[in-house]
Amino acid sequence: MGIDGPWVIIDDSFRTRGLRIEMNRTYITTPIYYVNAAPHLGHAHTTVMADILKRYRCMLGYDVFLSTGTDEHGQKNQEAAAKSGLSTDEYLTGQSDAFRRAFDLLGVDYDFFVRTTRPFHKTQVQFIESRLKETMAPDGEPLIIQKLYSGLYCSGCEQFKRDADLTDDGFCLEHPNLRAEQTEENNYFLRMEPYRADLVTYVEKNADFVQPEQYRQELLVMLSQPLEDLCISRPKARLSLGVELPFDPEFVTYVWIDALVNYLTNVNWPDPSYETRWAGVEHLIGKDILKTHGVFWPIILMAANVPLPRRISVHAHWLGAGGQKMSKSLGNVVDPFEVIETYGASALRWFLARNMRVTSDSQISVDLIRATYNTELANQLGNLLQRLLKFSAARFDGCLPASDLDPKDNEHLKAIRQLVCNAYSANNLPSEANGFEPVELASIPKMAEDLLHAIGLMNEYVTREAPWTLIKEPANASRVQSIVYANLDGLRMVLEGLWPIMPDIANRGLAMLGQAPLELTGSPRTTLAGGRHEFIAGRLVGGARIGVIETLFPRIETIA
Ligand code: ME8
Repeated sequence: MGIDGPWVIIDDSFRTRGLRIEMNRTYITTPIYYVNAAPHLGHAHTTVMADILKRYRCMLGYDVFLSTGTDEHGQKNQEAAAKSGLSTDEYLTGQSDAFRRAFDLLGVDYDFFVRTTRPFHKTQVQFIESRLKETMAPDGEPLIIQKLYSGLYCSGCEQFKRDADLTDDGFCLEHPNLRAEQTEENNYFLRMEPYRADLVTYVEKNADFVQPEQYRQELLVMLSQPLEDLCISRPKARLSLGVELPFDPEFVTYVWIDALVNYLTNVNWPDPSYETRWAGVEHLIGKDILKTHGVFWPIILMAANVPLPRRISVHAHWLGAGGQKMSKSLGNVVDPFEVIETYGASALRWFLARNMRVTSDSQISVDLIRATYNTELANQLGNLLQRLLKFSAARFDGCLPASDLDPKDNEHLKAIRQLVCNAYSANNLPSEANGFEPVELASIPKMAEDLLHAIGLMNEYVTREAPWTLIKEPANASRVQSIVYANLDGLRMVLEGLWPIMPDIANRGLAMLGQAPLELTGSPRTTLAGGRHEFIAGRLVGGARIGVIETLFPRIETIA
């Protein structure tokens, strides 16, 4: 490994195969979503987490490219298009737009929104397939073979299933209302077994390849058995919505091969410009698609001689009504559009960030979202900010208090700053792994909790010191200003800290405090304007005029 400039490392390990790694340059991907139904909360979740991670890392000075999008080929999309009564193109475009609209409403700052139906993507899928067709596997035999296959197929997963993946009466474990269908077809297959040993070694050697550890262990279990050949085609007679195989026009590409390749085409692969992004790529996924990302994808990449992704970060699922996984086929989804309409995008983002768990499933419902909104956002954050600002406007001639701090209030402000810094620095240690930042998906709830804790401490402090009582004595005038200043300045730092989770609320709160908004900049918008953010006490301008005081979280009562 040799250093080549302040941020650039050339790494010759198997993982990066000579890619130039720019230590502060990364690329986050989300899964691309099937368009056979409207976007649901699970889709919103992964893409919002990706956006939070992007902003969080940008606050720490990284340059982060984020891609998301829609997966538009395959059997279930074709069936949904046929049922819709629209032309396939109209259907796909309408559905894809709904996903884009959801992510826009949620304030997601994606740098690339892919549709797998776009021409460049399709051409590059064919390019990689041609390359694979010419490849010999490590055992000296052709990588791609053609053969007759008969097996049980789940159209929900778009995968052939083994008996172990099905219930006793033949229903898919992932899609309990879909019975796997006996299917017999002549197809093309990619032989995965010759790569298994290399992949096992790779997963064993790279402890951070799959996060958290529980899923890396699951992957190793999947890799402990011989791997079946992966079917990479579908006959056109059965499925027309797909990318035609470059070496046999009777077939289209299996939707998963097509979909996975988006991660490369989004950054212009195979143009060499893809390299610096690819060297820092991290795939965010739900645990349902660990096998496709942890087994199929690395093997396709090894076979095509493309470096493996730097990291796969996995999260567990939100459970809907009845404690079951929300899914389109079960019909128990929470509608993100309705939640945004009633509570706002920030409240939904906050709920997801604060309550998600990467290793175990969690429950979500509109009642839980409302309770969190009222107790944490309206009562704690919104109320404290509004109370202090209104008090300040009423008592200090429409202005913020002076910035001279009493030693006691200064200590309190230092403690608040420390909590905000902890939320950012707890896992921002010097990286062990070739400069890849250790700010993880799994640490998002902890960040939310640290910031909420800081808000709680300020509420307690203000209640205890009671500036509204103290002000009755003229001799207390400067102490009162000091208490209010310390807590408003603390709130300013907390709002800055909250920006990755609730960018809109954070900037509206900061505006009320006379502060400039935090913004992404560049083309694409991959960095924080002004660079790495420092949390510095005392930035609030004492004595500045207070503008309009708005209610950030209007109280929402239970609708009877
Ligand atoms: O699998 N909780 O698309 P998909 C949390 N097109 N996240 C959830 C969730 C839940 N209940 N339900 C879904 C596909 N998700 C393929 C992916 S990628 C190359 C191709 C999220 O529409 C989670 O990220 O079924 C999950 O992995 C993804 O949506 C599946 O979306």
